[in-house]
Amino acid sequence: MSMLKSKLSQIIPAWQEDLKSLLSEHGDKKISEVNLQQFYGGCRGVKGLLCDTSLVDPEKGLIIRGRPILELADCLPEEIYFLLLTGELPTKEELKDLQEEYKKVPRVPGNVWKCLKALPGDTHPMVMLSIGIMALERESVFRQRYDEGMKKTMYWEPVLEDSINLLARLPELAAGIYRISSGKGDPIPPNKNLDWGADYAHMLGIDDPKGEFKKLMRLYLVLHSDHEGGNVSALTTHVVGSALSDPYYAVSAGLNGLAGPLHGLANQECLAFVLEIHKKYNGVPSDEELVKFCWDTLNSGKVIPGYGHAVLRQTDPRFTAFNNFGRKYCADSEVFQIVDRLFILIPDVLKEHGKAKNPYPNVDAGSGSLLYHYGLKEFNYYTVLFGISRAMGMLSQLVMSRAMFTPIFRPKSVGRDWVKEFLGI
Ligand code: CMX
Repeated sequence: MSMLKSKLSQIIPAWQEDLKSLLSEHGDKKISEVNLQQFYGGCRGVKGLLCDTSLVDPEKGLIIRGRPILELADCLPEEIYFLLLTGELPTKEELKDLQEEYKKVPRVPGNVWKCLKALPGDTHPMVMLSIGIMALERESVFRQRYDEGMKKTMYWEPVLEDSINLLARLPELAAGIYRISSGKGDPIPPNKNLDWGADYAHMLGIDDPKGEFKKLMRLYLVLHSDHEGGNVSALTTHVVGSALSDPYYAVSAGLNGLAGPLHGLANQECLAFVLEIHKKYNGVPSDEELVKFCWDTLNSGKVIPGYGHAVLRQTDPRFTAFNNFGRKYCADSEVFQIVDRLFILIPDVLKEHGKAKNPYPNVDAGSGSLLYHYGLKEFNYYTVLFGISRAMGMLSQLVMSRAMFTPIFRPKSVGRDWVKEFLGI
């Protein structure tokens, strides 16, 4: 048994007991209310979901199992996955054991590549990722055990096994998709001597003489790993998993949500904004020119991409982590210099504009400029990167849900007529 599984076997019974006593002692206590605005407005702020892996604090940003994300910026993504699941960072031995688990998983089978290569050349990389994961579904251990009549108390174990199998292969699958979709050539085989993030960077085939791109990939995979349970991709994964569809179905569905322009696609729009500035001024403009460009954008009725957030009310610490990386490694990049100046200038512009509740940058404001600097210039691939990272959050939340016997998701829906009758109008 892996050290991760053995640790979870020890912890989960205590979590289950805790939940049981919470429900038996306080099951009828009200924890949230919903008004009509929230009912029609995407349920913002309505507490209706359990998520123990992370929370997003309006002032402090992402907190994973009690630890602010900036404190975790130097961790390996594997450590974050262990933390998401167990609530603790792994010891050196536990980390090595998890990495060994990943390495034991066989490579992406040939039939998956055949299937992806058969798609038309203009297929979006997110579609390829979703199809690639579905093509791996036939190997689901959860589905096999379920069909054999496994007991409910065992559910989390094959979900964990599926999670590790899928996570181990995602970098190879995603990097292969990059190679195929961008016409860069055949997938590059993994290098078993590298950690998960560095191996992903290696398989993307980006020239990396100083190893900085590997560092960026590790950071990218850490920073996007989880963001509570109510965002579109996490919620979708949860809902699909609650029907006991196996993790392949659930993650593929979640990634289809991530592919939307209001969710995982925003980072490419941010880079497009910065590149437009770079092109228009043929380099890095003056502060006055940048401020004017922002006002022109706002006055034409557009939003400034990369700024504002539905929950956050401060600079997103994940932006800070990327910006720190850029200042350290990419200070000579003109595109990054524009990002860095905008960070100083835009908050005052947005405050004066007076609409956005949060005038500060979110995670998407700078990440694209760093990818661009290292030569990963295919915008439509960026959401795949986000997806590989976010799969850690989705999969750890699925393990938690099965371990806590979370039932099928089924909120009550009512129509307009019901609402009017209820309000007596
Ligand atoms: N530029 C201009 N106007 C903005 C703005 C921005 N960056 N951010 C918010 N506003 C405007 C809104 O459009 C809204 O205007 P209306 O009242 O005319 O509709 C008003 O300010 C109030 O919006 P809000 O409550 O502050 O923001 P929301 O919760 O409705 O939306 C978000 C959040 C992220 C969609 C929004 O800030 C936005 O569009 N930002 C730019 C796009 C972007 O960066 N998306 C990435 C999000 C990353 C993530 O979710 O993790």
